[in-house]
Amino acid sequence: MTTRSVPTRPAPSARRRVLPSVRSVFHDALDQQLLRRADGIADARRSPPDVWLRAAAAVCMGELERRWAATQAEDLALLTRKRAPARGEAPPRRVHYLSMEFLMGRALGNALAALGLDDEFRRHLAASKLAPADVLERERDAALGNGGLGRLAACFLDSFAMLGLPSFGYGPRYEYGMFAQKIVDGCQVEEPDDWLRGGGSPWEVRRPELQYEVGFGGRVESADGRRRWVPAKTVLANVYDFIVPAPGSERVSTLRQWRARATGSIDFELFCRGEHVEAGRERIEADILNWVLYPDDSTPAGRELRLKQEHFLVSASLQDIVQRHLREQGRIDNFGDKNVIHLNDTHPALAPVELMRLLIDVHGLDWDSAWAQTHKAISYTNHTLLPEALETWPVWMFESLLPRHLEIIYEINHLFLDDVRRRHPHDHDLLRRVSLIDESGERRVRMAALSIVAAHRVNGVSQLHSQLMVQSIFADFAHLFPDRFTNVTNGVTPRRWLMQANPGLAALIDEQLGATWRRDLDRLHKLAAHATDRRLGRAVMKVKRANKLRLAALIEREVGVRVDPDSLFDVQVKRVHEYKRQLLNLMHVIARYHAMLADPDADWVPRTVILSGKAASAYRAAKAIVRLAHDVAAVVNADARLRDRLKVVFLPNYSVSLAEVIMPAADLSQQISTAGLEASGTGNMKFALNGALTIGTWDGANIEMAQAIGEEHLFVFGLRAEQIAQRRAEGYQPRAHYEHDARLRGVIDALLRGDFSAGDPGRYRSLVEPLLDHDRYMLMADFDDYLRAQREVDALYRTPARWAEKALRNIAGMGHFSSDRTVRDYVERIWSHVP
Ligand code: 26Q
Repeated sequence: MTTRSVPTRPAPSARRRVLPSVRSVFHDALDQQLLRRADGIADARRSPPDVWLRAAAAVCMGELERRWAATQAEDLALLTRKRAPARGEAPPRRVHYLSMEFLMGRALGNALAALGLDDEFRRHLAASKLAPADVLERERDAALGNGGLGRLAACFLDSFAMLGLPSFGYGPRYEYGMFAQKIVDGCQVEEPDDWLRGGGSPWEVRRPELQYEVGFGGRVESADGRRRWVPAKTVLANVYDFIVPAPGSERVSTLRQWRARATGSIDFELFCRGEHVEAGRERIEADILNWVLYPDDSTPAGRELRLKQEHFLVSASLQDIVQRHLREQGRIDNFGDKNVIHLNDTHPALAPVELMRLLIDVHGLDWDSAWAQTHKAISYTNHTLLPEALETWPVWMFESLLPRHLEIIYEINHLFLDDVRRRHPHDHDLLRRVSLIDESGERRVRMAALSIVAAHRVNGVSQLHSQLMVQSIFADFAHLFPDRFTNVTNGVTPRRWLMQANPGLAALIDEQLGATWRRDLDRLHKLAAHATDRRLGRAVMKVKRANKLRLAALIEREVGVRVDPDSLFDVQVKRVHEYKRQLLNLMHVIARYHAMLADPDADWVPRTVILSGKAASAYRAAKAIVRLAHDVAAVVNADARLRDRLKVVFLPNYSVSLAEVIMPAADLSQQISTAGLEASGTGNMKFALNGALTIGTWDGANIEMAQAIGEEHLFVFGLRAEQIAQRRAEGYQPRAHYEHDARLRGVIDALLRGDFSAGDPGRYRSLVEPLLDHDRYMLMADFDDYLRAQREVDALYRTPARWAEKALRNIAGMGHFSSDRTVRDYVERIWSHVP
């Protein structure tokens, strides 16, 4: 086994040489762009900030494309260099990160900062009496993701650029993202997120010279001892590149997005007969592949489209990767030595199968050689332990959609099970459990089993998650392949989540430590030595207050609620899911409301509870929680007896750019999942990096954060994963908590009585009654300790100096959670291993 074969290189110092020339052309280019778009101003189709946005993006694109070409040329030289690797050094490899989701957010702020053009931009705008935010906020988010997994992929692209890793991200180009969340009468309503309207994204580079055919359906033929797939239909895959720069690095990374297009034109005969819609059927069928990203609970209806989308992404990407490899290397038998193909969860798990098909059917390798190359190339990250989230597909769907892929899966399974049988001759149940085909009901392909068998490395995303993964869902595989499993704890890019989102705090850290932390986040640890510095503490809280004012203004604008910037901003923003326990948060709010009404003159710490997040469209419980947040807000916010000391706000349509305003303004970060169920969390890291304190369970990356920061500087509560398992094994009785805890009884009774749904007392019955019955996510068991932790939060907030000290200790502990460290760990533990 060889290690360290994926190069990560610091940026050459050429930046200083290049930037002055960029600056000098910026002026002219911008003026030219503005002139070219003068029509837009004249007919007022676009307001001037939109014109500025396009002009600035166009200027950035010139430099980005230059850097892109230079990066590709460097990678080519590196990957084709003739000299033999030194002893212990393996040949370099290119990393291909395949993901159904990339939650990129906005690009202009990042590009201006990375190219060193932000000051110039500000100066230009000043002449038009505009502030940078006036323009930056006009950009629509590229929201092509569900949540954590998609945002992680975007943070990784940022770090790939920072570290100079030879790489490509590959994803679908959804025209409508997932959905835009509207709130109507307190209920979530989904609308298409038409992010490309009005001329498309200025950041895309269309690459017409690259085009592939992706097949569907049909049959498999044998000729000359070879199998050959004859698809019934094909669609074209077109390329849209998205270039990602990073400050201080001349190197850029690429997100290559695929758009499906019909191979043929319209059916002219049908058209002439007047059957216009039918004449365009093929075009529409191809186009549907581009429409939307499925939310993570998708119901069976429409799921076939998801499998088609996954195959489309995988097939187009693999053809592109293989073609590039052949162009550069002129041979196919060293594919796995030169290429990594990383699966972001099982969504692109067809990759090893499509690669086998290309290597054997198209490029003529024998099975064993093809498998050796495939196994070297593939690695896989798991992001969830929830059994219902593990992807499986009915065999019949494969038969009709991907017959050759099914054959290959059967052959992989056959060889794998033979091997298991040899090693465990009498364990028939083991064979049943690990088979790539689930035979327990309708026969289904298990995508996680396929990914594990194909990959040479499998990782979880936090220490706890990786540990539970090999003890629970993948225990059999961990026994069979003990060296295959590893951990890489998640991280977030400090460029977006601190430097861009919180320039005030970043400047303060510069003052205190110098600017070197911007390249090496570990240096933040030096802040700990200054944690008790009162002056610094006050400065941090001053920055926080300014950020809170900005968020307060946004809240008033968006939902019309006026909040007190001196109240404690208590925030939970993330996808709405029962295991994340937004309901527990609301139960605390209700308990607090009751306690305040019982003792209105006590010295309550003023609080603003802020929630945001989307519920999957078919997930009824999650949608009920969104509605409850609005119902609770309506009652609490209107109750004059509270004298504005408690407010509840739900911000609609949670997004990356909303998070960039929310995270820097939070005092308290709620990370309260049932222990053992949140694989990692990454919002937890963004909050702490911005000086919020965490109230959280002993779950996911919260644990490693607590270890890095000092457990006493977070508010940890609740049962731990092993205690949860134990309570369940003993026969958990949630009703006992209801009977013994008057506050909890008050909350549950109020919900069932309809205190928050006047005129409709049954509204929350189906949400609340299961809590008394089985309480799958153990809200009742953790309620009391959660309230205890919340009291500690209040107590600490009364002493601003002590709060500020802890905020500083939180920031100081976050160096480890940069995605630069995460990507280095991937290189070291996964992408450099050539089995
Ligand atoms: C599966 C099948 C069909 C349709 C959709 C899906 C699907 C889509 C998205 C299943 C899961 C997801 C997303 C999962 C996700 O975002 N997981 C989060 O990943 C983060 C990054 O590792 C972690 O920090 C979070 O803890 C984890 O919940």
